[in-house]
Amino acid sequence: MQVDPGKERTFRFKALVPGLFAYHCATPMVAEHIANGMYGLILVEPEGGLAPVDREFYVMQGEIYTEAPFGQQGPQQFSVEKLLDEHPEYFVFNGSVGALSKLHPLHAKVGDAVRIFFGNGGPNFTSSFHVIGAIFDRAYLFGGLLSPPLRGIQTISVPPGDALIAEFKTHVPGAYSIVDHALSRSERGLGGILYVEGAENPDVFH
Ligand SMILES: [Cu+2]
Repeated sequence: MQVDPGKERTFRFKALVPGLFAYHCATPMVAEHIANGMYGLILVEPEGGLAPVDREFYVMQGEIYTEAPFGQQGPQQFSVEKLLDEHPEYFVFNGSVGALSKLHPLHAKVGDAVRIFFGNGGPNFTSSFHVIGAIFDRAYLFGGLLSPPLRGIQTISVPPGDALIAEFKTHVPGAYSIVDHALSRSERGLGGILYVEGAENPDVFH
């Protein structure tokens, strides 16, 4: 990494390793910053890019620790005690309850090749990532693109601070639930929906 002198500080770096990587800030208390949403994903594509697909989505899991119990309205106080006890009130995709269901559900058509860039900000809980109604045709574990993907996988563990690239084809129309298969967390805000539109496919499902 090289820092240019002058008014504007410009960072340049050459990405030597392709893959999907989680980033977060490192200001103490680190876990508290992460639990306030200071994380995200960086994709470093291999030379020539990834194979083209019809739809690509960004999904990232996180935890929120509030003084008040799950479901309270209005501004909330952060609870360091619950953070240290690893007792989140909320589990969320993309930062809020309903972000990928009520607010911004995902959409695709029957027959689409779908790629999900999934990450886990944590800071504490491993996700058991799963799409109900789909099998991952290709799963790049830990977001690694230097190793071949696993084929035909249903649920994949993604630890905090890590990522996954999951690809599948939508064979039938419907509402596919995107979950952490530790499904109690769906009662604490976690979940998304992929709406797939198109003709029925009775060869696969009727
Ligand atoms: Cu921070």
